[in-house]
Amino acid sequence: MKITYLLGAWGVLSTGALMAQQDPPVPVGQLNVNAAMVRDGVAPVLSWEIEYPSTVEEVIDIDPEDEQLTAKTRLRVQVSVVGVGLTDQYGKEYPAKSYINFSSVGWKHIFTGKGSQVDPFNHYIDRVVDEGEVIRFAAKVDENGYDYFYNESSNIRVLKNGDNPPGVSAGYTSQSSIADYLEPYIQNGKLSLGPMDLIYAAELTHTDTSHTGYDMQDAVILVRFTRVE
Ligand SMILES: [Ca+2]
Repeated sequence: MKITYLLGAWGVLSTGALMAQQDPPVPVGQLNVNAAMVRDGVAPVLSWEIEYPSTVEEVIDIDPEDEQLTAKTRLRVQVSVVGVGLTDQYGKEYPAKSYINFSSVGWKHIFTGKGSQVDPFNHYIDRVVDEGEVIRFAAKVDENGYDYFYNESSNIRVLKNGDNPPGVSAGYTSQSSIADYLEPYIQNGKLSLGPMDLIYAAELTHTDTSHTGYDMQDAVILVRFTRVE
């Protein structure tokens, strides 16, 4: 007789047809025991089948030079907006505009608006890409006189789970603290994202990295990948 224990709630969910296509955020698996009841003095045989979650680097190639992304497999791509942090010294908000580029279809608009207009639960983009798809990013302050910054610029950074939060890694003493909207994503001073998540952190107002306004938190976009068949 074989007894199967599911490890955790995600193990139960992962038996469903829908969840079977997605990567679990925590290790899931089965513990198999070869006997229903074990008598004193008898050692049962245990076997483990544990499936660990994929990490984003297994499914996405991140070019270290230009931070261009290339899909290594067929993926669902869901893009949400973590926040827009464009305010002046009086607290007045300014809008940012962001786009993502898929090599098969070109530039797609993500979001234009101020921080207070962001719906962090909305998927502004939700599409499936095939292996080999190249993904790029661009953003700007949505006001006259400001230019676009692209993923190849040092004003745009791609960050993953466990990386230093945007703005902190540079370590300037004058650096402002993490924006409110980033706090849920920080744990023990590091970015706490899903294992298949990336964020684009954008500095849109300054190019002088020593300026206090250079905080890499003007627009923060979350990209979540999920394997699809
Ligand atoms: Ca800025």
